[in-house]
Amino acid sequence: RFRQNASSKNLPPMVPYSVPFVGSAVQFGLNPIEFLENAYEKYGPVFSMKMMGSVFTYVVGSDASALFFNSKNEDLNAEEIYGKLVTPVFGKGVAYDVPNSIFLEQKKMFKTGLNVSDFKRHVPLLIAETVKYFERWGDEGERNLFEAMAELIVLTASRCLQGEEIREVLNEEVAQLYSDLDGGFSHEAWLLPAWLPLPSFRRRDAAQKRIKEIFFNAIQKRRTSGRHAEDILQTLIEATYKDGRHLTDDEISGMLIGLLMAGQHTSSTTGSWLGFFLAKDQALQAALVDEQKHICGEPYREVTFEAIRDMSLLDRCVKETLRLRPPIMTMMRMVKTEQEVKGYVIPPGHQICVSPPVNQRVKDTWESPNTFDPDRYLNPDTTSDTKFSYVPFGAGRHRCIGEQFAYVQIKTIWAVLLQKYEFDLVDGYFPETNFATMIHTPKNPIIRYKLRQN
Ligand code: HEM
Ligand code: LAN
Repeated sequence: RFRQNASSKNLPPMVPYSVPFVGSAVQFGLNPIEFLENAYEKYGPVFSMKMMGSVFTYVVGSDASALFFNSKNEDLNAEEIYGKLVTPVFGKGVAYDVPNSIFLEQKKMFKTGLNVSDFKRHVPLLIAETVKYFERWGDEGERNLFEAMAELIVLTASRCLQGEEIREVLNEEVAQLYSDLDGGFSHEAWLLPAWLPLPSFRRRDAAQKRIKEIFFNAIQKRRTSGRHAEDILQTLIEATYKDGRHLTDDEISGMLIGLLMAGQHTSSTTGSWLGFFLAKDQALQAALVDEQKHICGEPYREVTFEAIRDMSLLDRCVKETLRLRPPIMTMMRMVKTEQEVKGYVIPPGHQICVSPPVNQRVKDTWESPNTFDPDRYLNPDTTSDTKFSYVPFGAGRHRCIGEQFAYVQIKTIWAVLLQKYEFDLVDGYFPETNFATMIHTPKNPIIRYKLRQN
């Protein structure tokens, strides 16, 4: 007779599953984007799924996603979910190991070290590293583009974001340490208990210890040299929290690891996918070469920050790559207080998620969503209905601070490459997506290239 209060509060529809505990994990793992798109078709913009004992509730499309991006960290909490994965990689005292108000101060410190005058300094460094790296490719051939981007971007990100002292000691040992460290961003680390003695966990922990020693030395070197460089290392050494406290060497080292990890996977996958989109479309490649000639002259003058900024077609190609292949396929928060969206209630304990690749292909917002079309941004839709339809860098209080650096880095590398080589797919093969890694990488990413003749 008496209606329970709960009956007026509907939980989101649950995607059915047959294996208890595991839930939809296997199906999701095979192709998460397709899985989410199908669920969206079937259940609409809010739905839940079960995986490994947890409930994940996705909010899809700009309207429903607004709940996620406008939320306070006390209501939808990031560190509770990301901390387990990220803190063993960066170490304590930074990012998701500290209260969000402190992390916000740390983000602000980075921001002061990443402005236009820094980018002007970065461009020649990026060019030098890129030119040098690709000497080994010779005049023509077929090579693994993703491997090259990953190796190059460790060097460029280190040089630009970590400073000279650290770039100088970046030898094979350190590259191996980075690789062990980022082996920490894995599905095992995500899903399994942290105390398990897995080899990848041990390698990660050992690498963190050793890297920090190397960074302590570099920081010490900078402190005692009296050298006053204008770079992020200097910014971090001089920075203070609101209460006047300086960062400890341990915090600086953790942030330097964080900067590298942030710039590494995201930019190397984006740079590689961009290469394949260009290799696939010769007309687009030709238009990009025209843009290079138009901006840099014939023969090419040295590429400056201003020139990079003016390469608007290249800019839109990066933007379109980030729409179709955003490196971060899911952002997550732990629901701490009951939330309401689109008539549903999301209770505490659910993990609420937004998926950039899904929002960025929603049919009612995006025309021909699966076509790579950089010109779609020429007449931008500026209505608030689509505010969260394009979110490769997130939005709100957790938004990325590295967007501009990432654009400068990827555009500079590709300006150099477009000036040097002509690219083609190998026998028409456009890489499939490897969904097994947390940041989706291209499968068998071999590209064909030869010196550009004109
Ligand atoms: C946050 C993407 C490059 C530093 C984020 C988030 C996304 C993202 C989606 C939001 C995560 C969330 O809300 O859960 C990307 C992409 C990049 C990129 C696609 C390149 C193509 C960088 C670079 C840096 C950086 C180069 C540093 C120089 C950060 C930081 C945050 C962040 C500090 C804040 C996390 C938080 O507040 O919780 N990034 N990122 N990112 N990113 Fe990036
Ligand atoms: C990452 C890398 C992993 C990534 C996935 C798990 C793939 C994603 O599904 C959720 C978001 C997450 C955890 C993510 C969030 C932001 C991170 C941690 C990063 C992009 C790597 C580096 C970045 C971090 C905030 C950079 C700043 C570091 C400091 C120490 C201040």
